[in-house]
Amino acid sequence: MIKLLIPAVMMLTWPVAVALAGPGAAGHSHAHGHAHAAFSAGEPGDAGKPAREIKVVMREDGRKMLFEPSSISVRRGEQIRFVISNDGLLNHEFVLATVAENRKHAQMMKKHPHMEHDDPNAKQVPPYITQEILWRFTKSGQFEFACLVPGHLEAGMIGTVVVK
Ligand SMILES: [Cu+2]
Repeated sequence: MIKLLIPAVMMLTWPVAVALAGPGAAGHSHAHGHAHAAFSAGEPGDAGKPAREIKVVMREDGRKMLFEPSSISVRRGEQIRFVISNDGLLNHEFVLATVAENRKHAQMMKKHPHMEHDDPNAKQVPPYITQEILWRFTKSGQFEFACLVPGHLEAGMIGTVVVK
């Protein structure tokens, strides 16, 4: 029995090591190296709990690009269902984080412009598409939703969330 057990354990461990090192590990759509283990603006929501719905529209206006509304007020602990519609002609993103994290992330996006977001706090929204983010604001302070497609933040795609 013991003789059989040891090789069985070894056989279990080594395919795992191969899978981690193999090409499959690079296939993730968001593989640019920063961890999302902790979220700076609160935490992913719970679909089983009530949420206040806030509609956010993304659009372009001449040289400007914007979110409407661009300022949102939330109570600490409140759960929000963001219903995000892209009424523009370009791809946009909604990335919910602290101002500092979004600036850092925007710099990274300039090096990796084709990165697409699909995280609990970040969605890519193609034209005429609506996406949702369910979020619980667990910390008070000022947070931000921004479009990190290179150039869009500078064109005005920033919104503020104040959590009291
Ligand atoms: Cu955009």
